[in-house]
Amino acid sequence: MPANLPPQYYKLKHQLEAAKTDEERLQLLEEMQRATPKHKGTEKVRVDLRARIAKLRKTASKKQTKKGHSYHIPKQGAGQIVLIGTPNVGKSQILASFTNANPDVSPTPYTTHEPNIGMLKYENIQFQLIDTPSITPDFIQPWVLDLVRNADLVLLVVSLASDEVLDEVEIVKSKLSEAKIGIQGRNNSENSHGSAIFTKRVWLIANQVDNPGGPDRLEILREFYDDTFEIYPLSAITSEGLESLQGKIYKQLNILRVYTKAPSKPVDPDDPIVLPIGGTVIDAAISLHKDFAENFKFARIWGEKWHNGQTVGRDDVLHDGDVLEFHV
Ligand SMILES: Nc1nc2c(ncn2[C@@H]2O[C@H](COP(=O)(O)OP(=O)(O)OP(=O)(O)O)[C@@H](O)[C@H]2O)c(=O)[nH]1
Ligand SMILES: [Mg+2]
Repeated sequence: MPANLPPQYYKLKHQLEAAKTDEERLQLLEEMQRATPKHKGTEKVRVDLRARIAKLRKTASKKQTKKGHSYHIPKQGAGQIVLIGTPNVGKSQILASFTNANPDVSPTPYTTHEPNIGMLKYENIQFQLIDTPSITPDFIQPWVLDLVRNADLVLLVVSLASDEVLDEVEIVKSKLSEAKIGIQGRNNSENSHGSAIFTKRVWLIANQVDNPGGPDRLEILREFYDDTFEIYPLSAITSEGLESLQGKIYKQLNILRVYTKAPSKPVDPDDPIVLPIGGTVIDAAISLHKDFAENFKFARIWGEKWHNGQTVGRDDVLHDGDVLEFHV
């Protein structure tokens, strides 16, 4: 079966040949992995990518233990989302208010020195949120850049309590650009950095919308950046804007939820399997248990796009909300 790889894959492959450090190679391979569609024709490519990534991660983690700093945070939940921004905008407060994590929050800037990780609930799934140390015009922790490169989505947090709100955007933009990370905003309009190795999906989070000056500053922010960024107002104190943001995140991550049941048993609606859009029956089996995948015979399926209880095979593509019953 032909692999039919997308142009993005070949672009990355080309960059990989020119890459000079293992760090760059690892990031490019991970991007290639994301760019590779999952079907039978790409199986060899995917196995090869996985092996090369595993090898590089091993050497990277050996180096890391020497340096004493780890930059790779294993992904958990339905997607990894990194919060970045200048001091005091409310990154840690967002984590403290909306997740199970308990980071230090304070009106003094530069409170955060290490990444804080928390899980943000959305309906029956969770997103992984990572809070990072603040970025200044002169400094960004190199490992924060690594987290950005590896994230599924980046939230650039700014504060509507501050008159410097436009500078808060510019400072982060220029730090990313120095690191050759292109920003994928609205209409890809920030995607024109000639030297960028990566482009990363970045949203503007206009936090502290509960501030009395919030609505006016939001208007100014929109005037300047509406063409470039998706802008989401939020308050980490009153939770205004949270629900809408969670829904947008779910859509952005290009994922779907399917459910499994045992024969003649009911479905557990609280325990979905999360897969990338395009995920197949066998992908669901793999994420359930390797035995299900190895001994798979067929599955029955229920869902809007199927006849009730219809038989499906390993390569059938799933839809959001489908219910599967594996037969092994
Ligand atoms: N009213 C209001 N206050 C907020 C909001 N978000 C954060 N704050 C306050 O703003 C201050 C700074 O918040 P932090 O979360 O510590 O800021 P940070 O971005 O993590 O900044 P660093 O100290 O550099 O790590 C704290 O006093 C928070 O309680 C918000 O949405 N509304
Ligand atoms: Mg903080």
